[in-house]
Amino acid sequence: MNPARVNNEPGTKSWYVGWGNCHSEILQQMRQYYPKPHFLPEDCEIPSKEYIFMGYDDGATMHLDFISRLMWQAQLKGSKKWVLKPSPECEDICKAITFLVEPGDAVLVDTRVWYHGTSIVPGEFSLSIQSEYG
Ligand SMILES: O=C(O)CCC(=O)C(=O)O
Ligand SMILES: [Fe+2]
Repeated sequence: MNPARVNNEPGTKSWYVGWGNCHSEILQQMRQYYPKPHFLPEDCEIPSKEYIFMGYDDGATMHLDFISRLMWQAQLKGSKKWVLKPSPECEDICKAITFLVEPGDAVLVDTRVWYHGTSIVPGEFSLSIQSEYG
């Protein structure tokens, strides 16, 4: 990407990416910058993979995840809007929820049963880390 697009300058196309890091040395480097979340149970299983989501504007389109555990996500930079929608089986009981996360907030949601999508507050750069526990 050219530097103007990297910085989301006017006239460039915005970008948003997410990927999982399973390379043990890179994971070790990443984990130097944040602690294991204090709210995770002492004895929970932690995968040897952590995700980074970063970028501008559109975020992730509405989807369900096919993962084997629950997920947590910590917002490190920028503000991100989450929209959660129940799956059709639960529509009579559960309602859609929208909320904003800011740096220091953590989201814990079963993304296997709640449809979810995100969007970044316009003009802000968003950076999050995410993993699973179970
Ligand atoms: O943070 C995002 O933009 C999307 C995250 C997501 O899809 C997830 O947590 O499963
Ligand atoms: Fe997801």
